[in-house]
Amino acid sequence: MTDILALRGCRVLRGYLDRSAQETLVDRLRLLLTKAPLFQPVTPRGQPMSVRMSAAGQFGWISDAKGYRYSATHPQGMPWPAIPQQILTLWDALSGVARQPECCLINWYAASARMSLHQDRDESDLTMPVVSISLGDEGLFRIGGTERKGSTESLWLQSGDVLVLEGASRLAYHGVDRIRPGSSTLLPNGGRINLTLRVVT
Ligand code: MD3
Ligand code: FE
Repeated sequence: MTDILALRGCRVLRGYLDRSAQETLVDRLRLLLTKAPLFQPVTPRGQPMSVRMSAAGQFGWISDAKGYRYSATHPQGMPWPAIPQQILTLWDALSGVARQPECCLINWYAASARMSLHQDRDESDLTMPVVSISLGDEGLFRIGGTERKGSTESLWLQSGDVLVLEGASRLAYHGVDRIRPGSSTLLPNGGRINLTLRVVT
């Protein structure tokens, strides 16, 4: 049984993926990343982001001197690989919507990486939920309300945890303050992977 808790309107499914499901997923991601290698996005203001990224599906999210946007191709020019079936099945079980995700964004955090507080609103239909999967080292996730200035709450996300961002939480400010190196044995070289599934168009 998955332990479910509610945090600022988002559903937190702790340990939704067991160890063997996590290992299978990492194997799929390794193959995928040979076709669409991780890259380091640069903000429009010229700052390299500390998180490295790739994606699967019809769209990935990229950022460079021209701005940030969804793109049908990897920065190296190729289309993104398909979203693995295991991930689509998880979306069908948890999203509560009939549409399929068009982007599986892959974020990779080294020990020193973080993601500053932001909203995700580049998608056309903001009533569609976002589903997030955490793998590897724990990350300190922070979520607030729909205004940047409001109070926030923090939660350590562990390997196998799944979040469903729906309703008010879909437009909540959120970020990752830090990684806890050595907190998981899933990835032999450490680090944290976060997958976010999104409907884009
Ligand atoms: C709340 N990723 O990719 S996952 C992102 O751990 C992102 O890599 C973080 O924020 C990470 O945009 C947090 C949880 C999450 C994902 C998407 C959300 C929370 C969200 C979208 C809207 C609201
Ligand atoms: Fe986000």
